[in-house]
Amino acid sequence: MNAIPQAATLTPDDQAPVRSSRWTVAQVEALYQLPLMDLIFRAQQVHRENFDANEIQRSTLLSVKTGGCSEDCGYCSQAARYHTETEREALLPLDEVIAAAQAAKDKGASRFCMGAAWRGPKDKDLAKVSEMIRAVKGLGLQTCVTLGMLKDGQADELKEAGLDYYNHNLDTDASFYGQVITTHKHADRIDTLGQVREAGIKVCSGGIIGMGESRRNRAALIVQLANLNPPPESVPINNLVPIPGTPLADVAPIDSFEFVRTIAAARITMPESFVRLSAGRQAMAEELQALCFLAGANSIFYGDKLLTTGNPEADRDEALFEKLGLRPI
Ligand code: SAM
Ligand code: DTB
Ligand code: SF4
Repeated sequence: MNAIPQAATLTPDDQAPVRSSRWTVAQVEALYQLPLMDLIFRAQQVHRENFDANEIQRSTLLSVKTGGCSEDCGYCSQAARYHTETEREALLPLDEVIAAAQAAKDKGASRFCMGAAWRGPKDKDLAKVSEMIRAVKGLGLQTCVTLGMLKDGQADELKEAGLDYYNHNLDTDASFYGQVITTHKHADRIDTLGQVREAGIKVCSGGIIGMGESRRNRAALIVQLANLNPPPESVPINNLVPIPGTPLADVAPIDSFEFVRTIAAARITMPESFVRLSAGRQAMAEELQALCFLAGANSIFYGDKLLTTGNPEADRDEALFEKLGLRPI
């Protein structure tokens, strides 16, 4: 079995100790190759060293600006260039956002995440999103937005508005990225994550599994996330939701155990991060979801819609949590 790096290093800036184990693709591939029972056991051990294994965090999503996006992400229903069922809509009015956030809070969500189908926000849009953040924060919810790539100064404006998390996924391995997206680069995503960190906002970054990538690509994505210094506080692992009309509409679904292995690899390499079992849950049996929780997932998207596609209804999730003895935090 490969040795797992455990070194705690000092950051050059403030000399504060930061856990920054450097992982290699070979090490993460070796994790993937473990017998499933050994891999899950190891992930569960890491999980229990860092979290209460019966607690789960819940974030509710709202698409505040849907469709019409300039980018060509091959999985996305919101790219203007693909003929999907998603129609272009204007930015939602503030009162609608507040009502949705209040409803999410009443249902028990702890974080409210607002998504916009932009390459990146224009300054006038950012001012409106900042108002939304202030209002949602005022309801006592943690705030998260996902708005695409940020320009200089925009992350500071979001921080000023009270933003807790910025979601910006690496999505896939740098070497596979160009097969899925050509209108921006993996390096652009890393750059935005740097701006978010620098502004003092927590990072939410993960990826999509099941886009036709190899196991090596999956291991490399996990390494690219885990080696961010520090790693993202929140790591969404999405299973591709195939969208008719997009280039990835007909990709063969990934084997469920390979998805579970990916969750376990994320848990082991990012021990202190919340790993979110994200898109794709609607197509998963309860038993598979439970296996993902056992492999170290401790967060979900909660509420009957993701951005444009469905998610299990809140009441069904409540019932599942009850059966599994999971406590929401
Ligand atoms: N436009 C912004 C961006 O790209 O960062 C924010 C919204 S974008 C829809 C947020 C994330 O949703 C993507 O990075 C991707 O990981 C995920 N996503 C989008 N469509 C998906 C799909 N069909 N299946 C799984 N995940 C998806
Ligand atoms: C993330 O990693 N997954 C969420 C959130 N961050 C923004 C989005 C999933 C979108 C699934 C497809 C859709 O509903 O359009
Ligand atoms: Fe646009 Fe984001 Fe969809 Fe890419 S993932 S097409 S950037 S909304």
